Amino acid sequence: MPGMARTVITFGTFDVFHVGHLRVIERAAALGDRLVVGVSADALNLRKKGREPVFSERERMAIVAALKPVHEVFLEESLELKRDYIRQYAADVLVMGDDWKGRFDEMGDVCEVVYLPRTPAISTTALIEKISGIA
Ligand code: C2G
Repeated sequence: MPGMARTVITFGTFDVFHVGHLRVIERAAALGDRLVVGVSADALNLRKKGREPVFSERERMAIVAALKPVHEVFLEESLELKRDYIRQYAADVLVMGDDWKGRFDEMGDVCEVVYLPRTPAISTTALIEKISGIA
């Protein structure tokens, strides 16, 4: 039925893109008809994590936009704008990995909120350490 498409929105840095990122995007897309992804800005990472990502926001957005399950990407400039992004993209479902469990429950009044289990044993930090020879 027209107008009944279910829009899913998710957010992330997706730096040093790995299979854990791919899996969460695939599982998020499977919850609806259209997946919109907010890719966190370099400045947001610097503010929240104290370092810039390995790949720039432009590169990270290009990688995520090229994925088959992704319909649209945008730059996530602030964690505090989540509600505005959800409204702007008319999202029916917000999906986050369960490292964020409980953190966005307050969005439950504008959309469904789903936390998906993370893919075990893989992370950008672990990859960077492995590549650097620290681990
Ligand atoms: N992820 C996963 N399994 C992993 C690693 C990551 O499922 N082994 C998921 C995370 O749970 C998240 C997504 O991949 O849903 C992106 O992870 P990050 O790039 O680490 O994103 P983050 O910096 O947590 O997002 O509004 C949130 C911000 O954009 C920050």
